[in-house]
Amino acid sequence: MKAHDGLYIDGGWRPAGRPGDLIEVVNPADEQVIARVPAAGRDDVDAAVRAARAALPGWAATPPAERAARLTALRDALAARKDEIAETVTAELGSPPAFAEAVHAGLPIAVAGSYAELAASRPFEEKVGNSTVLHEPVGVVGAITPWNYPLHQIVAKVAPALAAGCTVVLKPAEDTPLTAQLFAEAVHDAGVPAGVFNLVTGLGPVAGQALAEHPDVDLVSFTGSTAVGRRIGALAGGAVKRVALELGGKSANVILPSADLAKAVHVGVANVMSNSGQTCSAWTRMLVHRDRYEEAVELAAAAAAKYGDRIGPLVNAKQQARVRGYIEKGVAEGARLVAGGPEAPREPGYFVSPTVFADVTPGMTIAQEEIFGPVLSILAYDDEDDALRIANGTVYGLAGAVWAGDEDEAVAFARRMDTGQVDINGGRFNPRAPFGGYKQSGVGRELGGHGLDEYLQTKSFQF
Ligand code: TXE
Repeated sequence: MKAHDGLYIDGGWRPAGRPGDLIEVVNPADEQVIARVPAAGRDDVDAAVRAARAALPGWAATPPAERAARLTALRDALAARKDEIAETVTAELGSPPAFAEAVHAGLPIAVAGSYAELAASRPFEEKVGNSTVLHEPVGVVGAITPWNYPLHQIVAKVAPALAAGCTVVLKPAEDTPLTAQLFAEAVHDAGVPAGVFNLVTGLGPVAGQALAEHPDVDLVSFTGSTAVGRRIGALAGGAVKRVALELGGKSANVILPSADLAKAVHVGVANVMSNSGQTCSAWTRMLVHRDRYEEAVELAAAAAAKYGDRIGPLVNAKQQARVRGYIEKGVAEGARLVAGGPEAPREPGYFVSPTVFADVTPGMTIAQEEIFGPVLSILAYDDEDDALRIANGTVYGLAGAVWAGDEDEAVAFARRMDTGQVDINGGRFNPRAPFGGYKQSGVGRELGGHGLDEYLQTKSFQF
């Protein structure tokens, strides 16, 4: 697979300080090494931050219309690489080709386009009574992204940061650096000035840590595990700098008695299995009224069993072992396995079978912790208050779904949910709607105008 042997710093590909330090990129579908990329050290991160700092005054002073033009060019440069992006995500994440093309490549192109429009339309200066309020860029952004939606996670941070007038150093996940390199190529082709965007591939505890604690980074935007998010939040708090954290989820899919049960179960299973369950907003807990519980379990088990070979692998051996461990724990704690199980369905590759548990109670580990694999837990509730207690009864609050016979009934329930996003009767993804968590799912919002505002700070003049 094509790979750059350098880091993209100050507008060009530069050798890393220790060129012998490499990360092996593995195709999780067959466990073959497909490429090697540099593992940046502290000095490399420092060079990237210096480039971003030097480029900041010029980019911050660039008229929003020109920043919008660069973002339009970035969207076009990504669109021109759509096939290559999809093939790369398939190779390094194991994503089935159709999903890679529609979601992994298609979605970030749409998000980049939305920020081209927002850069042009958002007022960066406004009158409030006798004051003028300026919305200025926060400064140098350190972006640390995960592997589950490799390009989307990058674009959801870098596009609003550039729209705001910030400069960026990106440290992508070590599992998916090739997609990040393609993104850097697109930024370059889009004519974004040198130093405005910089890419350091590297290991989390080395390059990620160096970026998170760098004194010259003004805002750290992180998506990943709760454990690392906590650490980054603590570092940012200690240094009194801005931070955005997008962490885990344990979203509830609440099927009210008036809903079309078959449709709700069908869409619910597809939601959990998509991307092999590696989606922070996945509806991993299905809540069904006790009267129709067995019917729902049968439908879900049948839907999961139909997947067969159509599901991709998990990203790496560690994640596969972790997910299998959760399935074993579910069995040990007394949940009823109705589809799938802990055995790997095939080898080589880090595959896990689409798995469904019935008789899950709210306190079980599989009903509380983020599994990040194709595993659905189905819980029974007695009435709406019981359903709400279960839905809100985890430390997370990222997303969720409500199904009912009419939208008003679903919305009334959704208003009571402690979560950042709710899909009503299936919903349709909106790349401009704010995305982010209540409670321990994170701090801040991505996408749309709210995502842009994360990268702005205000100044006011009084007249
Ligand atoms: O995450 P890590 P992992 C959750 C999901 C998954 C679990 C573990 O539950 O099973 O996290 O995944 C960088 N300083 N999510 O181990 O380690 C790392 O290099 C600075 C949910 O892959 O948090 C990568 O770029 N950075 C999630 C990024 O953090 C560090 C998506 C995420 O990796 C670092 C992914 C450090 N000390 C996992 N250590 C979501 N919310 O969508 C690691 N990193």
